[in-house]
Amino acid sequence: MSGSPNILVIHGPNLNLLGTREPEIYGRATLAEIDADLASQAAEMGCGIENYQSNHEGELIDRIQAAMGSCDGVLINPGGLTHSSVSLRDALAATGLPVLEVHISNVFARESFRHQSFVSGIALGVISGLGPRGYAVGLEALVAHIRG
Ligand code: CA2
Repeated sequence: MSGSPNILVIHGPNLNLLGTREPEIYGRATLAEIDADLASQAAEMGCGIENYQSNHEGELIDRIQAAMGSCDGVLINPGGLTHSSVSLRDALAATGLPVLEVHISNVFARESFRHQSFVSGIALGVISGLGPRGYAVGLEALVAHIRG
């Protein structure tokens, strides 16, 4: 790591649709714009960043497992899997890496089934409801934690 942490950014199912549907909930920024902003921020902060989106639970788990040994932290919006996936939680926990959970919308102001997260219990922290800015806040906090 040596002061230049490598961060894995994971976007879960349906987040590839950002900026194209439901702007009143998820805003108008596209996933490509969010990833580009994170890449600029990471460069300014002197860290490496890798982004991955999949609509498939198993692919997400494979990518998280592959981060072991090559990444220093995970910034993740698990999408709907937040509320359903023990396996995703187990994969994140197995890495032993610090995990920062991000949600664009305020999940606590929405349906009750969104109030439970399988990820939060193993996360360093959770950001919910700040829109796309939540990713920037999350990256900042995650890197500060890693750098101690
Ligand atoms: O607020 C968030 O970031 C969520 O993680 C988004 C998930 C939802 O299931 C969580 O409860 C909260 C849904 C991602 C779907 O993203 C879309 C984006 C644009 C249009 C349609 C879906």
